[in-house]
Amino acid sequence: HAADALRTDLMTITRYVLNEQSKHPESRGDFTILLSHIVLGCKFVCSSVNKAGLAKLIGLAGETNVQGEEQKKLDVLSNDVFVKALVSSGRTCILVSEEDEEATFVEPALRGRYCVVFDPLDGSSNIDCGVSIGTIFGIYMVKDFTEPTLDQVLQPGKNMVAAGYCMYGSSCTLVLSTGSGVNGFTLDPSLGEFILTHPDIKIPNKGKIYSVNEGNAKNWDGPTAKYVENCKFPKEGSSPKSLRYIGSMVADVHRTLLYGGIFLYPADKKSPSGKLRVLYEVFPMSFLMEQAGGQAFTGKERALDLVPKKIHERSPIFLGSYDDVEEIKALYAAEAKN
Ligand code: P6P
Repeated sequence: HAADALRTDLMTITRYVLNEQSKHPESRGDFTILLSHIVLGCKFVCSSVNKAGLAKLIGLAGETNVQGEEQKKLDVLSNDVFVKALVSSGRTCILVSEEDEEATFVEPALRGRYCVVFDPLDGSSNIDCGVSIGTIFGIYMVKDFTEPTLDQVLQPGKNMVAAGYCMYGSSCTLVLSTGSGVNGFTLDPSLGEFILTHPDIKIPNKGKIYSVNEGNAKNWDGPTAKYVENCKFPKEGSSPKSLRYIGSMVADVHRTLLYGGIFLYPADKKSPSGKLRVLYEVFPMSFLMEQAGGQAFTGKERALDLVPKKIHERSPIFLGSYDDVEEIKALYAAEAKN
C-alpha cells in the first residue's frame, strides 16, 4: 500500500508551495501565483530545448522557420517567454534578466510585490552538443511596489525570499528553496506536472570532487592555486579529489548539491571579478547551498552578504560542501594576514 500511496498521493510543486503558504496565514497566495508562472516558463523552455536538436536538424533553428520568420535563438525565445509570463502574473514590479541590458519595470496596472532576477537559459552555448543547461532565478519581496526603483533589486542575496533553478537534461528537474530547506521536483511529461522526487536535499559536509576550469590556472591568485594544488596533491594519507567540470553552471552546481564537493569560479588576472553574475547566478546558487547545509564564499566574504551596485555585476564564487569551502576560506584568510 505504501507504494500505491506514493503513486497516488502526488506531491506536485504547486501543492508543495500551497503547503508552505499555509504556514504564513498572512500571505494571500501571491507567491504561489508567481511561482506557477515561473513553472510555466520552465515547462516551455524544457519542451523547446528538447526540440532544439530536432529543430536544427530540420533547419528551423538559426535560419528562417516555415513561416519564413527569422527563428529566434533559444535563449532569446526563453527570455521572451519568462518576461511575458512574469509580467502577466501581475505579481512582479521589477525584472532583471541576463538577456536584457536594462531592468524591466512592470507597468502600474500589473505591478506586484516581487522582484525576479533570472538567467533564462544559462549555458546555452552547450545546447548543440546536448549538455544540460538551465534556468536560474532568485526572488526578492518589496514592501512598497507603487514606485519601483532599482535599489529594490540591488539587495544582498540574504534578502531573497526564494531561489531555484530548472535543469534541462536527461530529465527536467526544478530545485527550489523558499527559505526552509531545498526540494527537487522532476517534470512528469505525461502529467505536465513537477513531482517531488528529492525531498529536503542536504549537501554532504565534505565531498570528493572539485569543479573548476583548470584552463584558467595560470591566471589564478595564490589561495585558489594553493587550494587546487591541495585537491590534486593532498597531504599524506588522504586521496586526491576528482575533477568534474561540465562548463554549465546549473549542471555543475546540481552535481555538487547532490554528491558534495566544491564548485569554483575564481577571480583571475584577466577577470578580477570572476565571470559569474551576482544577482542571477551567484546569489540563487549560494542561497540554495546554504539552505542545503553548505556555504558560499566570494574570496572576501559570505556570498549572500555581498551588496551589488549594478544589476549585471560579477563576483568570484566558491560554493558547496561546508568543510570544503572552509578550507579555501582559511587560505584566503591566511593571505589577508600576510
Ligand atoms: P568557462 C556558461 O557560459 C557559464 O555562464 C556558466 O554556466 C558556466 O559555469 C561558466 O559560464 C563556464 O565558464 O569560462 O569555464 O567556459
